[in-house]
Amino acid sequence: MDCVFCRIIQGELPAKKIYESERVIAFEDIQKAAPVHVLIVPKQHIESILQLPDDDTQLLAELQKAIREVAALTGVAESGFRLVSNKGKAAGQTVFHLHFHILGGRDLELTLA
Ligand code: DGP
Repeated sequence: MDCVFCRIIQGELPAKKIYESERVIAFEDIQKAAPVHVLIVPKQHIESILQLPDDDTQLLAELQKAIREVAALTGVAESGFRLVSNKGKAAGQTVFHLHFHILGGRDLELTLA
């Protein structure tokens, strides 16, 4: 298995887990870009946001719930956060397993790129 997130999900690599449900896991980013920097990841290997099936309502609901729970658990629900998913190399995607970055805990720049 050459996907680093699949290896974390299988327990082959360590990660600081913040939240987990049946089909979603959230752990701290190894290269934190903000005091709160958590990755929300479906356990199923899905390459990017464009491969996320729109009829998988259970997974979509679990992802939404994970965003809400992680925001609450890390304290950024109140202070504010940014939610990012990079699609493709040109956008900065380096791990080709769908993930959503939650960034917060400090004032973030207004620019998106
Ligand atoms: P992106 O560039 O959007 O594909 O984000 C990938 C993120 O994954 C990047 O911020 C660094 C993080 N990352 C890469 N390898 C590991 C790892 O082994 N453990 C953890 N926790 N995060 C990782």
